[in-house]
Amino acid sequence: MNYENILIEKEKNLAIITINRPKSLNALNKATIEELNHLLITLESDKETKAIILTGSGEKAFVAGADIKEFSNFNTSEGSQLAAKGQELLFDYVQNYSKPIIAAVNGFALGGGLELAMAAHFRTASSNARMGLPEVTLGLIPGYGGTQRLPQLIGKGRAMEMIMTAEMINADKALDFGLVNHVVEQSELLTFTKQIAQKITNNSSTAIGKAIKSINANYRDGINGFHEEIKCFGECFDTEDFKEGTTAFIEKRKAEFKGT
Ligand code: CO8
Repeated sequence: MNYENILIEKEKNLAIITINRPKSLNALNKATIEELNHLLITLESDKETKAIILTGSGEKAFVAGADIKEFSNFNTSEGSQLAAKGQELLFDYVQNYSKPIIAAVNGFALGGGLELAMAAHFRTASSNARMGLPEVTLGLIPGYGGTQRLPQLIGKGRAMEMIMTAEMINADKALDFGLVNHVVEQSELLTFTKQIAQKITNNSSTAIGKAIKSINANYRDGINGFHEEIKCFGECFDTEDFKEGTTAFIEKRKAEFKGT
């Protein structure tokens, strides 16, 4: 597939994906969602790639939302289909991805943009970042998982207020709310995020995949997260990484994980 809306860069075991529609503040149109889906599928089976950073091009925006110009004429059925397809191809896929995905929020993360950042496993932000779910100003509600993930991350009352007022919060407030884990100057954001990602890639990728699955289980209907944790925990004992990790501990040396 030829990517027209995203850029990919690889550095050691990291893949950095940049959403690249700066003229539209990186708004997510259908084509961008499809490209991201395609690239993520490719990277999931790429043995070299151990972690992914997702960011936006330019200094102004991570992603300023779904592309309003694309759906402004839609009816109920078209709107629902767009939301369902987007959730399946991108937002749920990112949340349940077997390798860590970190969103480096480098500016506006609004509507679908904040929803994408929230689907990622965790978030870092630049000090100029502004986040919000302004859909009600368009006569909409969040359609890419925002009504579910925002209360999960910051609590129901704060999410209600953010969604109902449509107001943006700045990076410091997002940090205070637990919506992002770290805030740094914009010029340092990628380097800082890569440092965290590199720490992660030193650990067992099989164990990390299972930890993601287990943590996410609590957020899925009909799944008992504690049972899922026990299952995933037990499965770790069958992996080479587990043998290597425990052996290295006992032998007082650094583990060399193979991700198997
Ligand atoms: N969609 C399409 N184009 C956009 C978007 C967007 N979300 N955001 C910005 N742009 C475009 C502008 O139209 C403008 O283009 P042009 O130069 O051709 O007029 C260009 O980007 C630059 O934007 P501004 O001139 O507006 O820049 P400002 O610095 O003045 O303002 C803002 C920056 C505050 C970020 C402003 O652009 C803005 O408010 N953008 C819209 C934010 C928004 O409402 N986002 C939510 C969209 S709805 C959504 O995400 C729903 C998700 C669920 C969908 C489920 C499927 C239907």
